[in-house]
Amino acid sequence: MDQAREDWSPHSAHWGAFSARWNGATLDIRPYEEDPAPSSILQNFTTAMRHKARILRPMVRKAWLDRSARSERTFDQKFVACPWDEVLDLLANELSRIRTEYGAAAVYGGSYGWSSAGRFHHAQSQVHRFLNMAFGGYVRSVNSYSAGASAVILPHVLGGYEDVSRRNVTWDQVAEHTDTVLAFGGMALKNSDVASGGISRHIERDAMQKAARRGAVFYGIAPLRDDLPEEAGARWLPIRVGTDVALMLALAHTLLVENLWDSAFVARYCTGFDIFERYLLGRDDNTPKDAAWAAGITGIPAATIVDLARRLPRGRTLITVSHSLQRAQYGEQPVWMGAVLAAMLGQIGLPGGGYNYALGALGHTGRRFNAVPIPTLSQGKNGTSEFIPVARVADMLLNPGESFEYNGRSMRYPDIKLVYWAGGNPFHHHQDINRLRRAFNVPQTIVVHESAWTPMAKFADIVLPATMTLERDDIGAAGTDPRLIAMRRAMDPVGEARDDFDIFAALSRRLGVEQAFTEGRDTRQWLAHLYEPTRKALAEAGCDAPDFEEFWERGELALPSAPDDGGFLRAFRNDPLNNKLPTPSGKIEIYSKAIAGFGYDDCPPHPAWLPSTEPPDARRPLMLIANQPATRLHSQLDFGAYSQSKKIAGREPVRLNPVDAARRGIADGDIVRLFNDRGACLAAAAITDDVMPGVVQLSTGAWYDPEPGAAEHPLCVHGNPNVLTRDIGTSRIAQGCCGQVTVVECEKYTGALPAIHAFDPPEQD
Ligand SMILES: Nc1nc2c(c(=O)[nH]1)N[C@H]1C(S)=C(S)[C@@H](COP(=O)(O)OP(=O)(O)OC[C@H]3O[C@@H](n4cnc5c(=O)[nH]c(N)nc54)[C@H](O)[C@@H]3O)O[C@H]1N2
Ligand SMILES: Nc1nc2c(c(=O)[nH]1)N[C@H]1C(S)=C(S)[C@@H](COP(=O)(O)OP(=O)(O)OC[C@H]3O[C@@H](n4cnc5c(=O)[nH]c(N)nc54)[C@H](O)[C@@H]3O)O[C@H]1N2
Ligand SMILES: [Mo]
Repeated sequence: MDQAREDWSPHSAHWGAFSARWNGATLDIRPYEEDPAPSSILQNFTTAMRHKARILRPMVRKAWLDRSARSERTFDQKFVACPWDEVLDLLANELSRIRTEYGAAAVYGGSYGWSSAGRFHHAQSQVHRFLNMAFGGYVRSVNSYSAGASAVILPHVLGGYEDVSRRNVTWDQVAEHTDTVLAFGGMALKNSDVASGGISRHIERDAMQKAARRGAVFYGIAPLRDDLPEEAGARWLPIRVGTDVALMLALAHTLLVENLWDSAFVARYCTGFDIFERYLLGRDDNTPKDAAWAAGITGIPAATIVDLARRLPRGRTLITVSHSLQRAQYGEQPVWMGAVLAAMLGQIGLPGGGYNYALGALGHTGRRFNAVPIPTLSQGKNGTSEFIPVARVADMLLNPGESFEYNGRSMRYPDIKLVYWAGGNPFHHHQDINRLRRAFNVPQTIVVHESAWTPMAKFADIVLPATMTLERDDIGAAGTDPRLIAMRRAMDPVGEARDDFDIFAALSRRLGVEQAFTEGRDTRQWLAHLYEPTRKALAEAGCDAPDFEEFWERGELALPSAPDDGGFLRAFRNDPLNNKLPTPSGKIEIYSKAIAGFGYDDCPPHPAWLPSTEPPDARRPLMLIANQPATRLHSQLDFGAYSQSKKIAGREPVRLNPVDAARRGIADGDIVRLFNDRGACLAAAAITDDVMPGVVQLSTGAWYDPEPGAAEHPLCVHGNPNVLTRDIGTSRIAQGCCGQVTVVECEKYTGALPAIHAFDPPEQD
């Protein structure tokens, strides 16, 4: 065991800035003192550093080593420990072989995942840089699991994605100006706990409270009551999952027929309303999209819809659409329709009004950007042009050479022989895990750097132990956070773990490209180098700009913020001729000629109601919400103290309504089996009125833990909802993931309870 330490080390995680001190057995954590609402997720660190789930030394799958007897990868095969020098030689040879035999387009290096907060040891950047410098490139991925559909549709409609989400309405504006917030999918505080790169102040709770005290009304349009915080004094409007577009259309219909819409705004700033209007009024399909029509689809009474519509033009109204709505089949539609509804209200670009996609989904939104750049590691140039939309990874591995559509292009899947992953966990983030297992059995070799025995590590052939953030020095920073944090190492690395950078440097040496990869710098020199552009910009702006050593000594540095100017939507509103939107028409596209040209029936040229092709039915009557967990970031530190404290008998809680529980004879705390045609998992019932009837909620992030044995659809005994979710693209335009919702049935589990092995290392030979 490491010696206890006396000093507190400043540090940072995606879920907050803090200080840490190793007490000899656990880590003491002190949240950042300027943070008004620190996240409890910090407590996951306390017991995590020396947990049995940590990977202690390089390990190689035995069946992969005996390649003559190559068998299917499974989760119960043995691993062989391998000294660093040997494993690095082995891997360098394997990389050279693949490059010689197949070329760089046979390597999938998309390596999606959140990694850790430090900007230098950011595993995804490190692996991309390595593959570019040492390998001539790799097949990459575009977009994200977060915003797969919106990142593609919003540029067609408003001419941008990040600007609509992050450089738009701020929490200060909401606190001061907004009268009504229509939050589709809510704005839960647990979600804004987190911001990639770190967050020094959690401001959302206080901003919502301030607005509510001023009289602002927040409508939480969501299947869960707690999708909006108590502090917002929210009115909960439970809606049938996946039907938001119908509600939005009915609100738009009421505004139109009662002449409550801003026709002057639409005429001046938008294009294509006339075609959309025909659809809204049902001119061609004899179906007016009115409140009575929507009531039948959404479960919200027609009178409630009409009343809500009448309220919207009174005062300052803000429409938000969460990421969750678009992580579903046809997820493009609610994102587009939210913008159209806001356009009809004519408040886009006004302080605290209009449309802010995904406000509150993360701690990056509703803030001012920094006026100076933050440190970023250059990833070099990719010599391969091939890519996939990120959530099509299993399709790619299973169907090499097959064609697919993406955003108006016909493309082909490459033929992947080697997969290299660092900083992500596909067995957490990808849908239909049983299908993913088949897909990950296609490549010849899978390489993973991990700090813990995640299911992805257990499914790899070569597993290299990476340090955890607190075991190394780094710089924490986000473009929307006003603090740069010196992330000082708080303890020694566990076992033989090495930094991702050191692993790639050693591999680069073997591949003869060490200088290109390291540029002759060690970690300390890199940190100073990456800090320099920030220091220079601070000095030029006349701000406090200490040299690196002094910054490191102080532990943090204040960064100036850019003005709260409403971003490009405000500029467009103020002068639409000189500040055109970067869309083909220069205006808000209610109808898109470009999309019409694609000819996709799964993404028509104006927003439309497209019901899911897998609705609930008698066999699978419940809608499962697989949302983000409150107790951790995704799957990270699921073995940590806070995440574990909220499990029930070690299993992930599934929340369900008393009506649905009673109908199935399920009592609070019972272990239940959730299942559909794709798979099944166990979870522990938590019965509550906060979930609407017909819905069950199982957060993501419990580590996949298949029952041993060779079954094709093994039971996950721990509660990972991705054994149930559907692995299809949102539509041909964006090919985003559909992980948020799926149909299931739920029953009391009466079999003998299988033990949980999620956090056990694999067997060693
Ligand atoms: N069903 C369903 N599925 C979903 C979602 C959903 O709502 N429903 N949400 C989706 C979304 S929005 C996202 S963003 C994804 C998230 O998916 P991921 O980003 O893949 O999830 P994480 O658990 O954050 O994975 C990060 C991994 O990096 C490892 N790691 C951390 N630091 C380091 C390091 O320094 N070096 C190395 N080598 N490894 C490190 C961690 O141990 C962890 O295993 O999940 C998606 N999946
Ligand atoms: N604590 C914590 N916070 C996180 C993360 C985490 O892992 N942990 N992950 C972060 C990341 S990477 C991302 S991308 C964001 C994601 O942000 P979101 O995708 O917005 O977050 P979720 O929690 O998945 O979903 C929010 C809510 O949407 C509701 N919802 C689901 N389907 C529907 C629907 O059809 N209609 C309506 N009206 N509501 C629906 C659900 O009740 C759900 O609780 O969260 C971020 N914040
Ligand atoms: Mo995400």
